[in-house]
Amino acid sequence: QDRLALVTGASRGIGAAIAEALAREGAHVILTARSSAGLEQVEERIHAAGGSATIAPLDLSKGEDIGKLAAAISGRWTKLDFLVLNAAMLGSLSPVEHIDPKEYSRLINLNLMANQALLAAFDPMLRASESAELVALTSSVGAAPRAFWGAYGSSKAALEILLGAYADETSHTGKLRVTILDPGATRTRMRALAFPGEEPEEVKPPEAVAERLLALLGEDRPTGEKVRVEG
Ligand code: NJP
Repeated sequence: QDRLALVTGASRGIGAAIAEALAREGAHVILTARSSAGLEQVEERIHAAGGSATIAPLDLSKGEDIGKLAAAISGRWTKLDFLVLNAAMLGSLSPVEHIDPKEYSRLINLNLMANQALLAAFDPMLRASESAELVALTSSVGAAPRAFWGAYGSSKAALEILLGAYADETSHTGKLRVTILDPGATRTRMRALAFPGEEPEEVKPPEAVAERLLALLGEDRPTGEKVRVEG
């Protein structure tokens, strides 16, 4: 097992599907999210399919937990080949003047700052890989403003800029590729929260995003590229 992956928000939805897809490709996948029960289910599915995974229950909004996770992983492995920054929260959809400051602070903390903390913690292990892939999940509302999506959208817009800067800073290594992935409408708990009236069958399943990502990882593409999954 020589390829190591860390997927955040792997207890359900897009993160779980990406984790399962990377495991099918032969990577050992470390699954993180808060829910141990959710992580265990994904781990069981990976093992049942012949793959390899470890769970690491963690609240990403707690910075000290990220440090502990990095210490545990770097104590056992020397390099990280895939880092998938997927965990995020939606928060309330509300007019800008009614954004709740406490919720906005939690949202920026998780959707933006926790990802910077993960990058800082795992940068040495990513650079130790001969070909590392860093994937961050963004959203169309992070690229173009949309009424009532200001809080979530601004967290994703800032994440794109942050990851773009990291792509520029690491491009000279030729060994670390950043992909900013806009999954488009996908059948998950977050999507159901945002569009409660929608029939789930109207949108694609998370596995479609994972399959597209696997195909992208096999392509010859520049670092820092933003890709939207259509359909
Ligand atoms: O989200 P959801 P999706 N600490 O809510 C975890 C983007 N996106 O799969 O902690 C650690 O089903 C949570 O686990 P748990 C979106 O912005 C989606 O739809 O156990 N983990 C769960 O595993 C996001 O970046 C759509 O509750 C925490 C996961 O995060 C990505 O795609 C459209 C946590 C969230 O699963 C995956 O979203 C779009 C914490 N504090 C962008 N809080 C779409 N679905 O249509 C939550 O444009 N998690």
